[in-house]
Amino acid sequence: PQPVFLSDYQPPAYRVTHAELTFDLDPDATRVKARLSIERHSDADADTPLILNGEHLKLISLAIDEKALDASSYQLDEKGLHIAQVPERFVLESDVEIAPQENTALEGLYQSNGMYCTQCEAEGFRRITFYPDRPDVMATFKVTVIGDQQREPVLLANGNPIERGNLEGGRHFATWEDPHPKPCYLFALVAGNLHCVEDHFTTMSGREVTLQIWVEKDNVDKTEHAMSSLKRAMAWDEQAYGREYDLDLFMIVAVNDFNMGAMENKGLNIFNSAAVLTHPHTATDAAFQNVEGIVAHEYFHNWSGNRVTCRDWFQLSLKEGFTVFRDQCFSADTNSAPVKRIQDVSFFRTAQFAEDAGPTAHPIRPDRFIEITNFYTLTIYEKGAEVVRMLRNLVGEERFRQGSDLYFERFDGQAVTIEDFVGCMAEVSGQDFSQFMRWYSQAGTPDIDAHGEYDYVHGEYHLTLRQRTPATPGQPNKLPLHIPVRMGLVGTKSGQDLTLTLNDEKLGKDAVIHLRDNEKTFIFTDVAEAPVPSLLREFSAPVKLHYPYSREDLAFLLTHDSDGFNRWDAGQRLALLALDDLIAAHRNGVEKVMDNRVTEAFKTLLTGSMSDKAVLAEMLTLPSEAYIAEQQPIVDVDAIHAAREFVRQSLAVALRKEFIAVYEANVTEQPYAPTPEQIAQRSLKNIALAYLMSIEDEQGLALCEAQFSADHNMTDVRQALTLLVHSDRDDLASPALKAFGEKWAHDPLVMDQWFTIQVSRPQADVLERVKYLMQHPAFSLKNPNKVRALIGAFAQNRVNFHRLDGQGYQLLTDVVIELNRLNPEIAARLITPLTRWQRFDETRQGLMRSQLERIQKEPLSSNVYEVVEKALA
Ligand code: BAL
Ligand code: ZN
Repeated sequence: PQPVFLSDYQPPAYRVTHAELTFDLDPDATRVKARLSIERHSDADADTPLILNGEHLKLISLAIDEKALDASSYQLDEKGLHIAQVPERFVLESDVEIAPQENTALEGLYQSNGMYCTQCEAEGFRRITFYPDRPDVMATFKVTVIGDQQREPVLLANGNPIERGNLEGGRHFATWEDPHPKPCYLFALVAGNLHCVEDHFTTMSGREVTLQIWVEKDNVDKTEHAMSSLKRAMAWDEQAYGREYDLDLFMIVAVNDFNMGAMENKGLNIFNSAAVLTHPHTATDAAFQNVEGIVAHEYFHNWSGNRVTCRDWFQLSLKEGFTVFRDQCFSADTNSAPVKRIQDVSFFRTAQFAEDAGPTAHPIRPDRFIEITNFYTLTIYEKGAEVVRMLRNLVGEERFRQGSDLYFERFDGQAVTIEDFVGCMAEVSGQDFSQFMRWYSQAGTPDIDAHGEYDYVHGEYHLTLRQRTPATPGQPNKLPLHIPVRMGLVGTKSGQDLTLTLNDEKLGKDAVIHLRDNEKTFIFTDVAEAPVPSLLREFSAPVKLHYPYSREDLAFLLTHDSDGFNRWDAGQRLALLALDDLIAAHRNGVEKVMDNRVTEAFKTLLTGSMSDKAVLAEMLTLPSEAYIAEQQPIVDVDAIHAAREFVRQSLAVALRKEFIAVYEANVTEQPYAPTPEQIAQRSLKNIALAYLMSIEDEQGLALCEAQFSADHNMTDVRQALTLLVHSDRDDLASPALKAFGEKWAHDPLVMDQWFTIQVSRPQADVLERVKYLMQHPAFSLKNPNKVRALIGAFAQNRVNFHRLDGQGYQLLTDVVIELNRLNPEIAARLITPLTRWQRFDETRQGLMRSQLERIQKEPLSSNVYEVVEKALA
């Protein structure tokens, strides 16, 4: 397979102004008739051929302006159609046949649980009909869907319904019209036996919008939270961005088999059922929050993505980075803002930093790809959002709103580039973002080495910042980035933020300094007492900050920093220093000794007056094994696991009384609600329970069993079941697992949790359990959620996946090889843990590489080919 290059971009020679499609549905032989009104671009020569994408399509007939084309007038291959001569303006009619039932790739039109649905982003529409499948071709669509009255009573497409009626032979049809020109990746169709929950929203200009969530009958009681999230998101986008919804109808459909989380098709969002269905008994707090965020994210795309879309797929972060930033702000406003930031950054620093450090590292705007589905990544999404956040902070909230207003107004109905977005911010703020644009083109995570010195004689604090971005594949040399560092100086005597004076300018007690060069020293004057610097507050830039903090400095910041995020981060750094010692002790076979400063810090947290329970729960959470691994030059999975367990158990032994008190103080009998207050209470209670269960004492076990049996809500039940299953008390875990599995055998989303809980346990029998569970009737390799819940979760189980006999790698590879045929997009994603082989010891490197080489010998999809080729380069 050959890569596509950003530098080769050419505007389309032909545009489609209007598309009329008719689908006559059949599992094996759906007929798709298309009537496309096409115009040649005025710049294009008259002999420019018309090139249409089309894959897995059986061509039945083709006509231009009602004249049938014979096979000599076009070329057809497995990528599409090439018609050498076409008029300047014409109607192209095509008739093709496709087989939705055979479509296990879940791109284009496919069947899930007997219902028909589509996924066209990024390049799935070419599996539906011949079309210029690129985002800069925008057309209005009229779509007629014909289905069976019994099997498919519901027939949906984008836009507004304009006609429906019965046909012969028990068939019926519905016609939909979408007045907004859109790229074909936003096309959607759904047909099946679905039930609808309906509500309404009145927009800021007083228009009534009907809101519908379509689900299978059994799930009608699981839509309330998605619906209320949708209404909150619609109101938020009006207030925060002045964006109003633009159709009379907004639909969400829940689908079981779905590659992504959800898809923002115009007026007809299609969701992975996991991203829409919730019920207190089936979904955890995390799932409720996830649903809220994804519903909002897809809704926000109506402007940042649909009304203003991407010129080409290299600009993917234009819509995704911006929309993730928008959904992050929405969730922060709706829930606990500090916790949202802590959780987002915690995930980002673990997963995106790892991506940036691996062989698939790429810039936020890549300059080449073989398979665009491989670029729906943490870099494009989350790092893209961090860059938009930096822009917002650089121009300020008011100017950012002016810039986004300008962007939406100027480019409404157009397919544009990242420059267009940043250009609006530059225009309203008068700032120069030319250096800042390197964030979009340069891959890798910058390291910032910081060094500070207090000059007692002159009352000055000298802070030196040095930046260096490591080489990444294809980018050996990096240029300095513009890095905004939000900071304070916390006086060691007063415990207060000191006023920052830089170059005679008083900046206040919390300020942003700008690192634009490779190195710069900032001299703060009038510094009355020795400070500890609090750097990169709120994670003001997506960088790794290194400062030689002593443990005393960190304990001080943990209690005195005015920035909540950095208080949390100081706790994480303190724990990491202790973990470093313990990892070394484990490797050297030396007795492990707990760092008292960590125990004291935890004691202060547990017994102190901290009123924000949500933040407290985060502060009591140790860095994950994956994050600890990111800090190590060579990952030693066993030492990391042993060290972290040692800290957990030491804390539990030393602070048992305090954990029990916190547990008991946070038990509530109130009916479940996904409110920030209740979620915070449950988090705190369940963290305390996890510590208690790490030593498996009688009281911890009793609380855990009682919590499981009380069956109050899924958050509590799942935590109790997880702790039992991850303990060594199989006598208690097995009956609980069995009861849970039987009770929820009918509910695929709960069974996903049942799989994940079992395959993430640390005990050595997990590999056998994975193999056993792959034969379970509730498992299917064709369902992406199941693959993620069982195989994906196993690959995150660090001690078991990285077994020294290589069987963990082998199992993953077997699955990848099979999925490469069924669903290349999911297969390619599943390889990720193997691509990180450079991070491990030589033995594991060899084992992982040999499995990658095994994959490479197969006949590969372009998706898997691209990932494996990069991994072995
Ligand atoms: N556009 C693909 C799914 C999402 O990011 O919303
Ligand atoms: Zn998105």
